[in-house]
Amino acid sequence: MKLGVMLFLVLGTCSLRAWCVPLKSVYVTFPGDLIKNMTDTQLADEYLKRYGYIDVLQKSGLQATSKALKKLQRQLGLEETGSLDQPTVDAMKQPRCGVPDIRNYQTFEGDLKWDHTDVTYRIENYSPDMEASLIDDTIARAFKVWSDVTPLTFTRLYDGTADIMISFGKADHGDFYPFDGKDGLLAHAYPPGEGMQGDVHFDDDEYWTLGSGPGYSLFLVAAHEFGHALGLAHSNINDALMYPIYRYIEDFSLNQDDVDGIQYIYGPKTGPNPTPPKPKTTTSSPTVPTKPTPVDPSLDPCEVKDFDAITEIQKELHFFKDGQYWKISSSGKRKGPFLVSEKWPALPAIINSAFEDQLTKKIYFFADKQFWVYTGKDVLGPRKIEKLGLPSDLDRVKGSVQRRNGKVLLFNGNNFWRLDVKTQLIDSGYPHVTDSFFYGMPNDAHNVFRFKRFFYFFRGIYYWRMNAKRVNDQNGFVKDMVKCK
Ligand code: NFH
Ligand code: CA
Ligand code: CA
Ligand code: ZN
Ligand code: ZN
Repeated sequence: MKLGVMLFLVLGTCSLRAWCVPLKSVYVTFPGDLIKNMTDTQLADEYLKRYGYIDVLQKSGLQATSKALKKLQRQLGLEETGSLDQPTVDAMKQPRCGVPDIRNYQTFEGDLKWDHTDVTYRIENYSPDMEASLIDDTIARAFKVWSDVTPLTFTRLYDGTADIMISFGKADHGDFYPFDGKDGLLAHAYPPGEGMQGDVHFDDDEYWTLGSGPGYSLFLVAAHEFGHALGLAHSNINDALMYPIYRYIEDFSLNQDDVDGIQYIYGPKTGPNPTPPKPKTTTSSPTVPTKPTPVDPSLDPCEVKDFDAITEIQKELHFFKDGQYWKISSSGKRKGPFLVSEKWPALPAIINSAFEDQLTKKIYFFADKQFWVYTGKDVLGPRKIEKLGLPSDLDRVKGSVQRRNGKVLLFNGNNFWRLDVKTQLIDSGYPHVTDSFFYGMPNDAHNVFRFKRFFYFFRGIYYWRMNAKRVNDQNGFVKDMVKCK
């Protein structure tokens, strides 16, 4: 039977069905010195088999090899000569990962998938590189990547055995696939099934982080591994999450190929409201204070005397006023107005301040004595700003400026506080007096934000700009920032 043969093949090429582990680790360790001991022909043969270009069960004659080589060359974007030329040999010596390129999710259909949609996971230990709560959050976000496009749900267990057991380990870490120290292999995952199947291991000789580097993004690697743990193989599409080589992407979203793959296995998101998923309000607040304001195209941003809030979100400067907002793209084009209620339905029409946390990409909004935290379409809030450790008589947060290391400065008039985004608490020793630190800046700014390494203080129709050395290097009109020539 077809399925039986395929299963045999899978087992044959990947004993224990682990992903991304050398097929025959005795012969080849990628990237490794052992490669140097092989002849190019040996290497080619091994490589073609290993990455699925040659069926290992068949006797691969010369013709088959040539055909396979052409396939590989096309895959790698090389000239399709069908012979083992130097560029091909060089390409094969590049570090790669153990899951075949050509075989894709369809190969494992009906076999390696979870037979229930309520998949559980458990985080068994933590890496010292990131705070535990940040790791929890990152893992949850990486699962959300997949639950957003499938009927799957992911529930965290705190003890016992979960479907997907997640752990960090170095070198020999309890399976037959030791990690290789810093760099090289970053993590591996077993496809769905009993016991060790479905489990995900991260190499803790890597430096785990969320930014662009140094280190590797735990979010991106986890999302990739979870793809395997759900039954997806590698994709040969460069921009796909399931591409076998790590690449840092700033604004991540699934490639259509990833979506096609996972939906081939589990189908699309179901329920009364398929896509986009409904925003969840995760606190007990009974009211969502949204007055749907119709977009008033006659509202000219160039005439606005005082914006409610100004902040950078996904590299675009956003100007908020009365339930609407405009965006200035990096090329300097103005777009809008858009409705706040459409993009962030939980928010009131008038907000006082907002910032995007650079690490988690969560967006914090402040309005009067409350705040909301958006992660994509999910919202947490409203919560009282008091909960952050701000004084209970503080009427609002007028400005917010992201600093490094997960710290954010929150402004109100002559005072500012430093918020630790990870602990969600104000650091001790605050408030400080604004112009003692931001010398020469207005003390009663209505908007304070950071954009392209500069601090901006807005008051009325003017702005003050301060550079990274805290020198006031430019002043101007707000309308220039809104691109009103
Ligand atoms: C990986 N994998 O470690 C890499 N690739 O890019 N190092 C893969 C994970 C990335 C697990 O499921 C392993 O597929 C390595 C090598 C894509 C998140 C290409 C060197 C093997 C920086
Ligand atoms: Ca398991
Ligand atoms: Ca490694
Ligand atoms: Zn392992
Ligand atoms: Zn992989």
